[in-house]
Amino acid sequence: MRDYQRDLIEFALEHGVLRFGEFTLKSGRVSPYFFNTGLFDSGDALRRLGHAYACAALDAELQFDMLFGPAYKGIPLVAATAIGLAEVAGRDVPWAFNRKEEKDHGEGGHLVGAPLQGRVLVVDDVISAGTSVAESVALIEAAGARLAGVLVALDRQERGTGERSATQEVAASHGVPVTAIIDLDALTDYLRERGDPDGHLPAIERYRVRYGVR
Ligand code: OMP
Repeated sequence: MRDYQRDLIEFALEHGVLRFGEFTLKSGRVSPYFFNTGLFDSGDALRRLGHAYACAALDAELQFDMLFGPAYKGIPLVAATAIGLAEVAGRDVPWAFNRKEEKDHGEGGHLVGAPLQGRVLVVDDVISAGTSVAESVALIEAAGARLAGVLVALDRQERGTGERSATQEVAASHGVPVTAIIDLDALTDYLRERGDPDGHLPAIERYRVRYGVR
């Protein structure tokens, strides 16, 4: 595991970004854990997260011209990633996000930031069943740009709509890489290394048997 991956897991556990309990997901699945990027809710937390996104994009050698963060949770994430790329790689990458409601005054429209063009890397929080990605793809294609890949903080390594993982489905249907800073394997390895002091692993393993993909 890379330092930025371990740092992200430790931060997530210390600050309650990663919680254990019973959570109903967007897909309707009831999960024993939840990863809430909305809790990277201070300047330093967001700086660290942006650094990790930038490192993951560079490690995976993702090729892109700009970044796009889907509303709402993707908005601070894409901004933090753009800053991270400037700091880590000295790359000044344009970035944009969408509004959920179209604005009918001022500059109007539902896209904010740099014009969507070229190869666009979507920066989002978590991939579970993979349904969220389609909305971003529609926006990117409507603007005449091209999806270059998807970068998330956590890949929960779950089945998509079929038997393959959501990540595999998205990658195959759009022909682009789907990259995560950390995945469920990294999380469980980390808990196992520490002897799983709070006993979270058995419930996660049961969930995995039901919805996961190895
Ligand atoms: P899918 O569209 O099923 O991949 O769900 C992904 C979305 O669910 C994310 O963009 C989050 O808004 C939300 N989510 C989390 O934030 N953290 C989790 O641990 C799980 C989910 C989820 O509902 O699946």
